[in-house]
Amino acid sequence: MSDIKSVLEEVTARYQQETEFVQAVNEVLRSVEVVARRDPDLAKFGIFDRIVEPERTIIFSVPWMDDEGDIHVNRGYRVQFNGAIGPYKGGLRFHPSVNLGIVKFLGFEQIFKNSLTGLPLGGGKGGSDFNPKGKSDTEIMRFCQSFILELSRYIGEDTDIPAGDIGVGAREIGFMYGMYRKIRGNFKGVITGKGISYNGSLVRTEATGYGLCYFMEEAIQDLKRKSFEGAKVTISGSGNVAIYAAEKAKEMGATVVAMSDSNGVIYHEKGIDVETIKSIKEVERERIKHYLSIHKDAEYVDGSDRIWDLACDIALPCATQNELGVQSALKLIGNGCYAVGAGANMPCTPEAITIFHQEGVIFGPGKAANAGGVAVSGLEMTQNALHYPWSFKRVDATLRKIMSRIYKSSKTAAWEYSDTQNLVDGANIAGFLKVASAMKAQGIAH
Ligand code: NDP
Ligand code: 2IT
Repeated sequence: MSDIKSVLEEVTARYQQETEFVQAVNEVLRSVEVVARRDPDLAKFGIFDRIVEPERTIIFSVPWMDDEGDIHVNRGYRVQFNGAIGPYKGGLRFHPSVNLGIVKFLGFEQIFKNSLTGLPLGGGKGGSDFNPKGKSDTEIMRFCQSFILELSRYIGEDTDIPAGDIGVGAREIGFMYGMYRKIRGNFKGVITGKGISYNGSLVRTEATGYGLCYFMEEAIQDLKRKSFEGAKVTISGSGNVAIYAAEKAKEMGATVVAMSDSNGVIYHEKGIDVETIKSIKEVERERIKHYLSIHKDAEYVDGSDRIWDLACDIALPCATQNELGVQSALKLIGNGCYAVGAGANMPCTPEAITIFHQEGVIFGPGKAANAGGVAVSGLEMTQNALHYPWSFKRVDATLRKIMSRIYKSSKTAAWEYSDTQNLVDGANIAGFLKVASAMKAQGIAH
């Protein structure tokens, strides 16, 4: 039964190694301080103490054999963070940087993001410190099978429903789903992001990137009377989120001049050819530098953060957490950027976000702007439960409606609670209110 200040002190002291988690908790709890002042019951019911503690954390070993017959052991995680409004839902990340603090930060963000979608989805996240780069398909398959063999004990279509994230795309989901189906002996929609031939949803592949553009277009039109039409856009990353953000931005009339990967940045003044990026990243699994061998008039620079040195109207960070700091924010603003939309989870440092707000740059926070992915995952669950697939048009229209609702509820909450257009506070508050109300109604359960 503590107030926000003491919960923040406790989290900061107790989890000081988990820097990303502490950063995410700080942002959300500071935003909802105003809610706590208006409703003293929240502290009385221990909502703040309880919401920062995962309901369940599962850590397990993932042994697998490489093509040479050597054995490796990675660590697997699933954090079932908060199930007050629905079964745990969130992606799996396979990247060497994955540790408990990163999975907890992602799971914590997911609570509020999922709440914002308006769908009955609790928050969770998982992954492994496995590095998929340079591995053969058979190695990836053996790893995925070992991972899901253990995780299958803890998930289920009404319990916990994983999906993709960094390093987990269509190939990995397929391998995990196949083994899960074999273990369980039934055909349930326990993982989302499945292929269309085996009960996946149309638009799920595109959903996060498309949703990001729908959200930002509405924010830009509403707050600046501008649009993607005719805008110059830079997008960091070249994975699932970045590719489909680029595709939609282009469709909306923008020119996407730069994209990146963890090694460097490509700049193509006349506009990046998204089909080339798809083939390099989704089929060849090559580095983005390879783009130059196809488009001789493009340029390449080493260093992923160099993308923020480039002039643009709209910047969409779609790679990873804390990829955009103060220096990059200042560069962007100096070059005329007026809107930043987070396709990645927590891509901007708190200091960079403060600068955006001070300078009147529209900032769409990840838990609102990138919620399209999990929203369509929720629609995949609906279609699986109905045993009836929807058309591309229907899913896309529903996604668009959900993104619009998220924008409006974030803007309204910012206005009602802090008299500002601060979408970070707005999204945190709007997401928090539903979860807190469910926790209050359910008594001291978790
Ligand atoms: P992918 O694995 O498809 O792509 C990730 C991209 O980001 C790659 O270009 C990768 O470059 C780059 N990247 C990853 N880690 C780093 C790093 N440490 N430094 C620099 N670049 C990096 O992942 P997604 O597109 O799915 O995810 C991107 C972001 O979007 C993540 O923050 C994820 O949590 C978030 N997100 C994803 C959703 C989804 O539905 N997939 C939904 C909502 C948010 P390289 O190939 O060189 O590693
Ligand atoms: O961060 C995210 O929202 C995701 N990686 C997607 C989660 C999901 O369950 O679709």
